[in-house]
Amino acid sequence: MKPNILSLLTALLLCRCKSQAILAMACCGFAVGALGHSGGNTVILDTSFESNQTLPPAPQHQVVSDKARTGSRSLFGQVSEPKKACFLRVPFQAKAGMELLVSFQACGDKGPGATIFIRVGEKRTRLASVDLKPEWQEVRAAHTFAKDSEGTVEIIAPSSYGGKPGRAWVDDVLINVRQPIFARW
Ligand SMILES: [Ca+2]
Repeated sequence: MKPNILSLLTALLLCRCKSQAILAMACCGFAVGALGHSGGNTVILDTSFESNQTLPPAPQHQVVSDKARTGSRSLFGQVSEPKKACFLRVPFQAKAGMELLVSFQACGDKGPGATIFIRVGEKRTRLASVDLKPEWQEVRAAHTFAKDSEGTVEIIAPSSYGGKPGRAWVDDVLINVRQPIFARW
């Protein structure tokens, strides 16, 4: 009889723990989901340059399939002289206090660089700069706006300003505007 009672108690205890765990997981899931929506996250551009995805106007680049970080396509640019660069310009709007996040993957010849600028009116601010390498690397930047702003994100790759001419491939571009994490908590 005793083992049966013990088994029953153990089973009840396990069941209780399990249901609490499920309840806790469900609450966490809800909280994370709720934060994602209440954070005011606006995706401006999310593309890997695949055929079924958004392709922003990129007159100084071309979509190619010889190299890709994900999928089978990427954005390619080339400069053959000093002080030249290929720009991918993406318009954005952000309310005061919002944070702009820009990230992309880049690789290329050793020599040229890749940079992220934002332009608001006449003011141009460099947010990130890397030297290109043959291996893919992430280029990432964030900027918080003191007042309501609208402008252009400039993803520049390759750039021979301060470097050498050469080639660059860009993939997995993500640009979004959101409330900073501390504001959401
Ligand atoms: Ca791709």
